[in-house]
Amino acid sequence: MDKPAGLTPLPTVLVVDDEKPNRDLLVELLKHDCRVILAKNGSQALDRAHEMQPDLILLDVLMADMSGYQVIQTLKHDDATRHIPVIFISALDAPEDEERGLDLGAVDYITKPFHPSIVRKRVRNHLQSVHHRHLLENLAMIDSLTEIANRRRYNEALENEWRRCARSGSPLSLAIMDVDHFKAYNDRLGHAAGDGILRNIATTLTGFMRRPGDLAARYGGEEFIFLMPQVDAEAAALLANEIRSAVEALRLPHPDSPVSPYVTISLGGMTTPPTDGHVDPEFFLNADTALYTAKAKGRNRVVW
Ligand code: GH3
Ligand code: MG
Ligand code: MG
Ligand code: MG
Repeated sequence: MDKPAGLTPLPTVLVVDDEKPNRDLLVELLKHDCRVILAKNGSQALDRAHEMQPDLILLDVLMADMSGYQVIQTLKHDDATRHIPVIFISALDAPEDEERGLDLGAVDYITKPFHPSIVRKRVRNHLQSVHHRHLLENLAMIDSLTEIANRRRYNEALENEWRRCARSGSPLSLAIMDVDHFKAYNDRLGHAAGDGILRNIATTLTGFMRRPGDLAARYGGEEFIFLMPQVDAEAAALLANEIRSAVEALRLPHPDSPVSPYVTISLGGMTTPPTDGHVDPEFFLNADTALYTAKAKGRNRVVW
């Protein structure tokens, strides 16, 4: 069921235990604080963790098919699951068992029989840390002035989309854009007004993110990028021109621009069929060269 907009979704906790009474007890204990999903053995735990990406895993140690220690080792060796915090819940209560669990990367170790309210509070505390980590990770990817993706986020998306397009044999397109005569704008109307222009452009760009994988980002200063996976050169150049025209249509007065009475942008673009797993630096450089050509040809235009 979809959650109502505006509410933070409940965190998901994967409970792994081979004994049903233990699973039932933990579900009862946690169901008000989180969405609980279950696994009754090690291999099911690995599948669920992969597929559901829970926020936290409560992991039994003694299980028939595979020990909890083996499960955590596999989780920590997989890029898709290594970030998920694990709490052991085990009847093994010797200090060396606990030490082993923590050495293998668990964030906590609870011994059975456990005290229900303590388990509940420990889980709550760990979920708080997960929540804070997610907030920080998101903040690190957002440009503070325009509140759209920043260069770090763009770099990460480029790596991912490059690999995805290489696998599916699809084209990848990139537009780089730069505000025309922006120094003159700042000189005439002030830096604060200039900042407002950058925010307006960012909002306009965001409106063009219509397909999965599309990404608008502030690359730095007065430069933005728009990444378009699975879009060929012809379609990408058309979209770039729509962006150009949408910015001009904002009619943001630029009294000192020789190009237009309004703020305009120039765009350079590149389309490539990514082949192997590594981003080719030429991809960005070619788009940047096209941008330079757009500037040289008179600005307020797209060169692909
Ligand atoms: P061109 O058409 O060739 O791009 O000319 P330009 O004046 O835009 O180019 P130039 O590189 O000379 O100037 C870029 C200006 O962008 C200079 C700088 O003050 C301004 N700028 C960069 N980052 C920001 C910012 O965060 N806020 C504001 N207000 N201005 C910025
Ligand atoms: Mg067990
Ligand atoms: Mg510039
Ligand atoms: Mg400029």
